[in-house]
Amino acid sequence: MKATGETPAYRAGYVTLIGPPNAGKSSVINALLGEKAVAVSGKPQTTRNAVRCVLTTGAYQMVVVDTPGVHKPRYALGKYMAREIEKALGTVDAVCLVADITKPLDDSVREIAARSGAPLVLAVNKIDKLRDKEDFWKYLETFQERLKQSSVVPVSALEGTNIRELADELAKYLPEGGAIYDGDVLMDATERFLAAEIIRERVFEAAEQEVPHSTAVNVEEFKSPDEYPGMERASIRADIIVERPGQKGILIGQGGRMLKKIKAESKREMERRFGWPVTLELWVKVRPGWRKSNEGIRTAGYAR
Ligand SMILES: Nc1nc2c(ncn2[C@@H]2O[C@H](COP(=O)(O)OP(=O)(O)OP(=O)(O)O)[C@@H](O)[C@H]2O)c(=O)[nH]1
Ligand SMILES: [Mg+2]
Repeated sequence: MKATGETPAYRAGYVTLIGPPNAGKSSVINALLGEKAVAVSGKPQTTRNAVRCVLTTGAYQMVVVDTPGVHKPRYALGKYMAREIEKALGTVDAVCLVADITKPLDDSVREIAARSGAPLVLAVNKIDKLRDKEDFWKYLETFQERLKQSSVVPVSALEGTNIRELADELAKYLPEGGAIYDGDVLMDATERFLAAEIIRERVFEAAEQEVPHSTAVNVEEFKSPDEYPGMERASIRADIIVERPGQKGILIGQGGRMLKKIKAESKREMERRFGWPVTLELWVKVRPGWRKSNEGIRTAGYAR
């Protein structure tokens, strides 16, 4: 037993968030970090890569890994996303299953959540949508026996409800040890990746039906004042890749209106995140059926 007054040892480790598409995994991560870090949209399958984010407090450092929503893959891109989930479950101290209280939880999600064998914390998200508190218990009853969770935390990423409680609950499973990342690191991702994600998020919000799912973003040039001290602005050139000429037309929009909006919003968000003025050049290119083949997804930036 520790002597009274002794400071508990620092803890550090990995927690992977998994769950169905659109349950709010990325929103929960942003709420945990208190910062807009990862892409969020109202469309399912927004997240395509496992992304490591870092929550550092005085007592622990938790690497929270965002993952794509669990779904049955139809194309090479979906298979890549499923592998990203598997990879993120490789070495974890705990798994956090994020469920959407308004939707029943699919068996496939439960199975994948249990596969790593790590302690499982169930975060039931979107409780702000609950009319009657009793419905929370009814929701739990629907799968109580089929999920061996260590604990349950009702949360609302939107309103920030119980987010601190969720962080502290997950932190219980971190082993003793020193910080893995410097204390000021928010994400283990390059600025080039973030720039592509910012543009893709805008496309997911702006376009409908198949268009977002057919879109990838390749950053062809990324020059920042960090690398080139003579520069006063960052210079970023990116291709928005779609699968069909009709989709290119939709993204450009009448009189180029949609592309202008995507560009203006992306530029604003990049300037906020990177801290320099940005010159952004955007091109829409067609690569027929890119997400259906391994070669296609590789050239769209999803390396195997
Ligand atoms: N009402 C409500 N909406 C939420 C909450 N959390 C997330 N959302 C919304 O749910 C939608 C999906 O959120 P995401 O965070 O992108 O969900 P995700 O699970 O990461 O989705 P994928 O990456 O596609 O698997 C967005 O429109 C969010 O604004 C919440 O607590 N309450
Ligand atoms: Mg997501």
